[in-house]
Amino acid sequence: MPNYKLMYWEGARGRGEYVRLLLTAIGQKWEEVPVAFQDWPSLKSNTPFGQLPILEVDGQKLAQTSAIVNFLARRYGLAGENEWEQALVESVVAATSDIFTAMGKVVMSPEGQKATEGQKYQQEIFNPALKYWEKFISEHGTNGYTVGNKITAADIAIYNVLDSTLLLNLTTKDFIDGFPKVKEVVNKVRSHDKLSGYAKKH
Ligand SMILES: N[C@@H](CCC(=O)N[C@@H](CS)C(=O)NCC(=O)O)C(=O)O
Repeated sequence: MPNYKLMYWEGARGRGEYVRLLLTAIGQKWEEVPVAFQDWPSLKSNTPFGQLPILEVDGQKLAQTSAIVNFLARRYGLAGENEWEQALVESVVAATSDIFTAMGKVVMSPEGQKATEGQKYQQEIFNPALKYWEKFISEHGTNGYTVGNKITAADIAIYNVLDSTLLLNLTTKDFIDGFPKVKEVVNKVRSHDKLSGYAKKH
């Protein structure tokens, strides 16, 4: 069995949560390597690109969320059924990863600017993203999935953005009611046999 270690910020979900959700969905165990902010300066130069998350696979470090997610998805059959589906899944993973950059700006903004930054995130990034996803899912997915007719990393990626946005109080639970296709995807992830317990616990 491969040995997986996830290096990410202590107590944080964010981009690290993609990796946790995927490893949970495929039933693989992993070890958490939490990084405290104060320890980061001494660790940073020893990482591939000076950023987290990092997944250590049998002692080798892999950085960049999209690369980690796509690697695990390909390895365990969550990447799409053919080359084209694979590319579509990867496009969703990349698009959602960009959203985390925008979310990060809200989180890192000074206390006095958080509300304004939060509104900007909602209006310019998150709300438009839901419209794009709704259309994307209608075009590329069936039976409640984002791409093709079975669960892929794309479903998990969409779920992770929604979940993190909710957690930061940057949207409301019923907001996705206006996006029935997106809601179906979220329900698929929540009811997935391996993910349902995890989703409830967290
Ligand atoms: N493109 C990268 C972005 C990762 C990223 O921005 N990580 C942030 C935290 S979520 C980070 O490591 N910041 C610390 C730093 O840049 O020193 C990815 O998708 O993994």
